[in-house]
Amino acid sequence: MPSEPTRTGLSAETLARAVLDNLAYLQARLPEIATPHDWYMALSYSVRDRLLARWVSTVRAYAARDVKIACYLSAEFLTGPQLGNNLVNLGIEETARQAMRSLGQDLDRLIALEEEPGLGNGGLGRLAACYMDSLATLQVPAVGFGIRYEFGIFDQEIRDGCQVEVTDKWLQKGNPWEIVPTDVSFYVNFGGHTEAQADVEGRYRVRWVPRGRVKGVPYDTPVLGYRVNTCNTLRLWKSEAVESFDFQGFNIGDYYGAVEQKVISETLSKVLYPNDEPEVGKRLRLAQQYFFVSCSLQNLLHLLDLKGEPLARFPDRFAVQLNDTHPSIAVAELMRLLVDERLVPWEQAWDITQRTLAYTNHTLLPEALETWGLPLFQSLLPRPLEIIYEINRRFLDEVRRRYPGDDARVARLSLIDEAGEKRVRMANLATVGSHTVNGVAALHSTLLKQTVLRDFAELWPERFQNVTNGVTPRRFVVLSNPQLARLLTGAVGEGWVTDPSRLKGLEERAGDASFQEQWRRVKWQNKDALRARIRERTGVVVDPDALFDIQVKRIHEYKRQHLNVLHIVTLYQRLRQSPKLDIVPRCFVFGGKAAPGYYMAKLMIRLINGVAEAVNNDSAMGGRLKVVFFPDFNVKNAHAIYPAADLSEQISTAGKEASGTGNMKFMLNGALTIGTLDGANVEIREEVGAENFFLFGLTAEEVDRVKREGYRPAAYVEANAELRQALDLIGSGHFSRGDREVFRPLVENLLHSDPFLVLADYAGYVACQERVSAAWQDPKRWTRMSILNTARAGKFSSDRAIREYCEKIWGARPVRIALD
Ligand code: F58
Repeated sequence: MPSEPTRTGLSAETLARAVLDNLAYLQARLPEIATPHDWYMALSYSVRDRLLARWVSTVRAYAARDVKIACYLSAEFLTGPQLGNNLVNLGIEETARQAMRSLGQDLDRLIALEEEPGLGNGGLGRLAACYMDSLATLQVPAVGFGIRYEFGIFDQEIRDGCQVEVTDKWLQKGNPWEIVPTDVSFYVNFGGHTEAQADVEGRYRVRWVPRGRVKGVPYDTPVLGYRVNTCNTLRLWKSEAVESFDFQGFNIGDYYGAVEQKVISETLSKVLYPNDEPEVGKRLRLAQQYFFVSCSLQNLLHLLDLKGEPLARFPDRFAVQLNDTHPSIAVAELMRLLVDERLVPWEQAWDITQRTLAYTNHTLLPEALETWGLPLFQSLLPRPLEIIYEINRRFLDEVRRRYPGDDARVARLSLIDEAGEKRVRMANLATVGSHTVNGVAALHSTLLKQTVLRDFAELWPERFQNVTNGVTPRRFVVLSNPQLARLLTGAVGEGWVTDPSRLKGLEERAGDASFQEQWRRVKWQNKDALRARIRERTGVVVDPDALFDIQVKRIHEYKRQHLNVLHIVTLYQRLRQSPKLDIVPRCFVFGGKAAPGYYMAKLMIRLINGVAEAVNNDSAMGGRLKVVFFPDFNVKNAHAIYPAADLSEQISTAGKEASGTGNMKFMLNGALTIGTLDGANVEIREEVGAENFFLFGLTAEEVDRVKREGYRPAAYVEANAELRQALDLIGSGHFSRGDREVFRPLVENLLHSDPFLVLADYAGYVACQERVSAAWQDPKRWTRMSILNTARAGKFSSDRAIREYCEKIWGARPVRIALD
């Protein structure tokens, strides 16, 4: 029998041969002296070879004329480790395990070595990665465009209970997944001034004379779909200095000036901003946004040229989705490229732009809406700013025609905020330049139309849509919870991986004693595995028989980790007062990073750790309460956490969490949710049934009303002795080794301001937790609810979300890829 080709064959023997080949010829190592990292690299290159075979066929198919490509523009892609996921999608996990075993290597150990690309802050970046997986799995032609940050989100360490940020060095040991096409690069202007003139035909033309130019070089990562040949591209731009500029400087003797220019250019893609709210006035951040947007749009125009199609076809070939406002400068940049560089008349360019772009909003928090001061904008992007003025002039003319005399409305809709220091409003720019605007959960989309984009919704109601977020069941079940995956496949067949509505088939087994037993065993083993990691990472010993009550997400006041803490302190107090009290043993796990400059969030981390120290070491607890802060919550750690959860904490102030996606990952893995009517929680509850969801708290409307009527947090303390005692205990220094000052700002903030209504929701939350405990005490009931959660999680697959984007927004269709 002729042997399989070494680079593409899928048998264990061939894969082992490929690994040895790559070990020798890419790592230059003999097996006897190869380190685990060498083996990881050799295996990854072998897997990449198998992706590339599919990638080449995919790229070729997309070059055909009539294909429409979905382009996801995002400043963040939080992909997580690649090796395991690629093995799952190729369908060769077991083969690879066998191949590596034959070489004396343990696959799981190699997978664990991979440094994840932390090129995102949280939900928004992770959503982009889930969508890339679904696009490929659904065989939709797609490309993701972003930035190849040299340093991603910082690694979090905990020292003396405090967060310490450590530089992320994901590229240090090389990245076997990326490919650099050396024949493609684009140039991006910055600074300088513009010159208007008439061209030979008397047309008004503007020339941008920049102060500097930066070169954008693409780094491509293949994104393979699940068990299909479609292999899409994640194209991340790295900035480089423009060589000719250096030489120019050198020639006129300004050597240091030239070097400085080089340093500035290369700084652009250096580091991801680690904030989960935009930081005001960061010039480099605006430069990053413009840089990757300009490179990406130039790239698309170039592709259109290669297809030999006219510019008018641009919207038929590309649907460009703006992931929040970070890429919204695309509105001005596409206009600039068309009008200035391709000489397209303004009206036609505007038509192309609007028909191409669509905008997803991810937040209602007014402080999180991006704006840029005019002086900064003007000095960095003089020509795009002129274009924004022109867009605004034409737009406001239209508004004035529609609403004569309504100056207040004109001021609210304007792309420029003129109150105080003048600023460009990026959400307004994105909305005006897009054919569709969507929110990320039903409630959020409704509130979006009533609040931040209200005037736009009145103007163009047809432009507004909802697409509820989703998460990929490949990474978040098949890869990270293989035992559950096996149980699900045994029960409903393997079709659930791409059609999770099949999980409904579990419903009939939800009460079945033997199925329940298997279900509990899987959960217990996942909890035991997390127990081991917790011990290794924190030294805390927890009991897998306890209720694992987990809150993992960015640390933020609106997400209310401190409400969770108040409940823990309440239980702690009760046990200290009555050590014999019969309570459900719980293990509380927290994880998440705080923005480095967000004082209150960092204090919340300290509080969690302070409470953990006191509770875990108090013999009166008898091990019944354990509190863990799991350091460095990232995609890799998430793989071990979601599968081990019994209870998912989704307790944001109603109206503040746009959607949440962690809530969906927990649900898929059989956790029950305790939550407010916020974001996608509303839909999770609808799907699973109110009787299988622990609901508490004020609604978004009630939150609004309480605030309007004058919220007085102290009133809630006066009315609730346990709440008062909990706050007193925190203030007394009990959780800060006697230091009464440490948590004072946090307690004072709750007592006197409490912008996120923690105290107003406290009593309801504690009462709801009692209902949780009661349910836990009946294992049959709990297990049934757990099974039903997984069974009814199908809606929250990112495949469903991507189908909706394709139908409602992009008009993109699957293209089947045959292997060449
Ligand atoms: C998140 N936003 C939302 N922003 O908070 C969450 O409700 C939603 O599920 C998720 O998007 C996906 O739609 C979010 O993660 C960021 O991290 C930005 C990073 C850059 C600065 C501004 C915030």
